[in-house]
Amino acid sequence: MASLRVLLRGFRGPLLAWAGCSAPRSFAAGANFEYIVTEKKGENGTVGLIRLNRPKVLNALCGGLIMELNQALDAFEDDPAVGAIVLTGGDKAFAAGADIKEMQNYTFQSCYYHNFLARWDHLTQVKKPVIAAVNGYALGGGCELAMMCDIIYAGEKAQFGQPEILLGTIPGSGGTQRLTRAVGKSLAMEMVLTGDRISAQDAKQAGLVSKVFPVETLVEEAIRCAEKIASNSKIVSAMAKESVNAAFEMTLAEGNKLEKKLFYSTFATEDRREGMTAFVEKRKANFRDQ
Ligand code: CO8
Repeated sequence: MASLRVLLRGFRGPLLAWAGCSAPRSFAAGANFEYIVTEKKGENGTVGLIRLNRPKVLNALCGGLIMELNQALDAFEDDPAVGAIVLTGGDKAFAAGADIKEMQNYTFQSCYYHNFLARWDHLTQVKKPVIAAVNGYALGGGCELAMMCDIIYAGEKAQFGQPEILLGTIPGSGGTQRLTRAVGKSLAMEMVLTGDRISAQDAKQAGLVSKVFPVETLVEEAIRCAEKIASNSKIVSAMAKESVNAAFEMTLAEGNKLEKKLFYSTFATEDRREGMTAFVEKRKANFRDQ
């Protein structure tokens, strides 16, 4: 009986959590969201833009926001016009981490039984390239979310950190793994063990971000990059993305084997023929994603 009481108490965590961040309605693609804003950008609407939008709490990631984010990602993934996605936040914060007020009363039992965080890395399943445009704080889950993206562009005032240790916990959605692969053991260990943040410039130097821009032009630059990506063949971009990501999962020999298979596979596409033919005929390729 006592253990049943403990278990039931554990289940209250996620239920209470919705009080601070109400459960999302069910959305059709393109409908209004509560915690994010979505738009199509680029000359022909080839870029899906997702903006995290809980500015009062620095875009703290609550369960409802993650559900909406996943819905928006799926909608852009299914949209044949969209070739790449940009994920951004506000000027002050990309996201200051998972919602601490939501998590405050969670228990081990509730986290374990309800698979807390199970859907928080849905972003990594998206085939279309995703660019994170990070202004302000990218902390804890916010830093982890940025690192799940394929490319990170940072505004010059951005700050990256994994401060979970200061809350008596540790990163839970790839922070210790992706950060270590991106910046190396010493800096990752320092950030994870002290909770100290690094600047956009240091993040660039360490290899966490690929480019740094002024705050006001960051999103525009990310959209420009996404448009460039979207002008290529979607099917071939997906193969390129799969191949680069394999570098994190496989040995060099296995990764090279997969790369070769995917390279051969591009020869099964019409877009590969069109790309090479266009080069020979000295014209711009007209990819049809076939
Ligand atoms: N959760 C909930 N609310 C938050 C969070 C957060 N992570 N961050 C900020 N807020 C709220 C504050 O409570 C405050 O709300 P209110 O006005 O109601 O008091 C509001 O946002 C503004 O924040 P501050 O007043 O603190 O603003 P400052 O400019 O003084 O400070 C900081 C900005 C430094 C970013 C500070 O807010 C801070 O330290 N925030 C917490 C950062 C943090 O510890 N993040 C890690 C959270 S744990 C985590 O992310 C686990 C990851 C699990 C996996 C997720 C996978 C994607």
